[in-house]
Amino acid sequence: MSHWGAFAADVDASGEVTAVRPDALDPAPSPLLGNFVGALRHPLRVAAPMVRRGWWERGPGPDVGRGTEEFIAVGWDEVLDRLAAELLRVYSGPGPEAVFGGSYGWSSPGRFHHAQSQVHRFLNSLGGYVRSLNTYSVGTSEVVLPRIFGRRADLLRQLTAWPLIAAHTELLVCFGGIPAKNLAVAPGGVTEHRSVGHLAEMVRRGGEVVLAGPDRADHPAGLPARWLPLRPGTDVALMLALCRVLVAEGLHDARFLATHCAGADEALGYLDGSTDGVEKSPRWAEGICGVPADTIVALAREMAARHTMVAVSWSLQRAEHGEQPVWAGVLLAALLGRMGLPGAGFGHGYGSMADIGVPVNGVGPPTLPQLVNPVRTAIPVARIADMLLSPGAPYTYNGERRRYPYVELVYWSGGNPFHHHQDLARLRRAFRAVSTVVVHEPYWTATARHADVVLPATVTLERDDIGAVRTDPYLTAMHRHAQPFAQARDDYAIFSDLAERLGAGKAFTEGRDADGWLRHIYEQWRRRYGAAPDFDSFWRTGRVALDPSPPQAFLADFRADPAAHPLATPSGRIELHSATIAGYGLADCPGHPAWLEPGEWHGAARAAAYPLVLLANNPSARLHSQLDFGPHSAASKVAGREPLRMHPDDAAARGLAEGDLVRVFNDRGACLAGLRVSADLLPGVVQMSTGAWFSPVDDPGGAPVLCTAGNVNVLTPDVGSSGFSQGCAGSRALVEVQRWEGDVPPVASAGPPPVRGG
Ligand code: PGD
Repeated sequence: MSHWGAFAADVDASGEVTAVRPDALDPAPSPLLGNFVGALRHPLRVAAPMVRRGWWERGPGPDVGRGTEEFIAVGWDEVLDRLAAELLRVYSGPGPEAVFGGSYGWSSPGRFHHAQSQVHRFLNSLGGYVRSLNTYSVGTSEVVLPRIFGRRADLLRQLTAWPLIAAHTELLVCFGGIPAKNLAVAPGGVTEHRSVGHLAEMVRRGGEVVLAGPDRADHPAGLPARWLPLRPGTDVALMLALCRVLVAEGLHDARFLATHCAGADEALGYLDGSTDGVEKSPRWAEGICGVPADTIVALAREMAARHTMVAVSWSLQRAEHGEQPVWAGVLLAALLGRMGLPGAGFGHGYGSMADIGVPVNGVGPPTLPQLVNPVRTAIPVARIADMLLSPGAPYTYNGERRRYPYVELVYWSGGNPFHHHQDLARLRRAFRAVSTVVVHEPYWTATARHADVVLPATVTLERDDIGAVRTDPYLTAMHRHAQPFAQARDDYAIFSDLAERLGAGKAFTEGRDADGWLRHIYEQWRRRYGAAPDFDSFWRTGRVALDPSPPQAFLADFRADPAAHPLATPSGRIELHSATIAGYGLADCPGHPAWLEPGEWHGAARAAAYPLVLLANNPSARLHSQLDFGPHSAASKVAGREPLRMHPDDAAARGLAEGDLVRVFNDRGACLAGLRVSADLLPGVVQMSTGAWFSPVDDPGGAPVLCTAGNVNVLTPDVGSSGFSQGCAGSRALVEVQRWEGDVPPVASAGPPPVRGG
């Protein structure tokens, strides 16, 4: 199992993958599977435990050598002894509040060898750690949605299921589109890729799709969609104007507002301008989002007349004021009044992952228990650089006033912050400010290169595991295919040995080896699930088919009887205005959906210097940064760098042509890219995917850093989505693009860093 599909692999005598065959059950396998070929014995594997020379020779402490200094290969016993001593120093001195173990990242699938569960269990066995809250994927919605709909278990997973869209939806209005690339992946895996098939079925039945967004490619190729070109970051203006037309023309469902919603007066007062003097009219919106006023009026009427689903992509909330497009989408769907009916209402993330809109299994998958974390301190996940650079500083989050802890030791296993975080020059400064950085990694990622201690981890094909996801209708036996590469060890084995040295061996392992744990967590699950074969039969047959839950419409019970099934909000209803949020008094997140210009846009000088809006979104040729060196990802590169897509008019204005090597830059950083000219983008908009491996050098143009591989996160802003949610705001940035002149610097991240010894 992989995050991008189930497969079988051919492995040759050297232990290398030579071919990959998608699982026969998968109706639409992902080409990302091709990235596995050559990945097991690749020169970028970490072959032995490595330590940064400065840390090994001078001991822990802030160090500008982190990320540039050479590594020394050392033996397992030596490194684990030194690391155990450092953990002991921190735990017995400043204590567990000085250990950051959030360790965000997708790592690999498999329920037992799940790297994040492993590191959390290990740190808990020592006394706990500072956690991180929410995700980079959907961190803003995770905070604001419970205030709108109340806290129901796993709110983001209870969307109206795809089969109901296929069967009932007449008009699917997608803000941010339904990009097929995202539908290839799901954390933990996906056996059957079915989302695009459901969408195709809806279209065959006569349903129509409207794609509102700046990039026409955000829709599965070959399926029809009406494109409503929209300036990036202005969806809220369009949504509010659609709402205004519905109300002004009496097309809204006043009864649904009265029986199922709270705060309609405040929201409607904002729409007609009675609260701020600005009517959110189609003409007003046209000036902001670029969609003609008469198109907005016609679309509002059509949405009222047809069985309409308002779909908002996750990328819209991965931005400054990211709460607003989500909340405005809810307001629009509430005015249409069909929430809770099959195939209509509000949806969030249909194009964001393969497991969204898939019914959740009644019984959760097997898991590795993480023990108890006695440390209460936690930070919003995307605020890591703020925490490391400003210990003790105050900040707001979810209505609370908090302070950042004083962290000395950072422990990461299964994630790549030098891929997923924003403003990487700033993150570099942050990583250099702490005493010790420990990373478990199979590969020489940028995060490994910025560590003091790098411990080589195995990958899924080198170990036995169980593939299982809440939404997948199968439990999969993940059989080992190859011996571990060089000195790589399982995260579990590394943590077991460290725990043993620190007197926590028994607490961490409970006396089981990895095989013992697989059997244990499977049998625990079997007890909860009921009718499933014993472990040995499961392991032999390779798969257990589960009984999936029937597809459901989001809020169906609440629609039918709001008194019997109230939402866990202060009003028991959908909150179109939240007095609680209004009470926080935050200028960047008022009490109802509102149009707020992103800070990135402010200032004429900045806009003149960086006139292009960059969409920095998830890639189509790999998952995040994983296996960027794989054949499928490598084939997507242009001029050996990550591609940058640009409208022909913008290319012509800069004298650029297809295939040119270009420098993309702003005041945070610069990166090289290979130019692709595309009329699918709105003029003034460029697009570049995340995930190229950070390869920093000095920038001759004077930016704080130049990434020669094309890591787009050198350009994105490291600010919270708002003082309310503090989510990742990395999906957009202002930039300029110019032809690269002079010598072409190499991509150092394509090979391992300098290592002495070993
Ligand atoms: P991955 O590349 O998946 O990225 O960020 P995330 O950190 O999850 O990193 C996982 C790492 O785990 C890889 O380096 C892999 O080699 C390692 N690994 C795999 N298996 C194992 C294992 O068994 N053990 C150990 N120790 N390591 C392992 C993803 C994040 O990026 C996400 S989810 C989103 S949605 C965000 N999206 C955007 C965006 O849209 N725009 C911008 N600008 N930035 C983003 N960043 C976020």
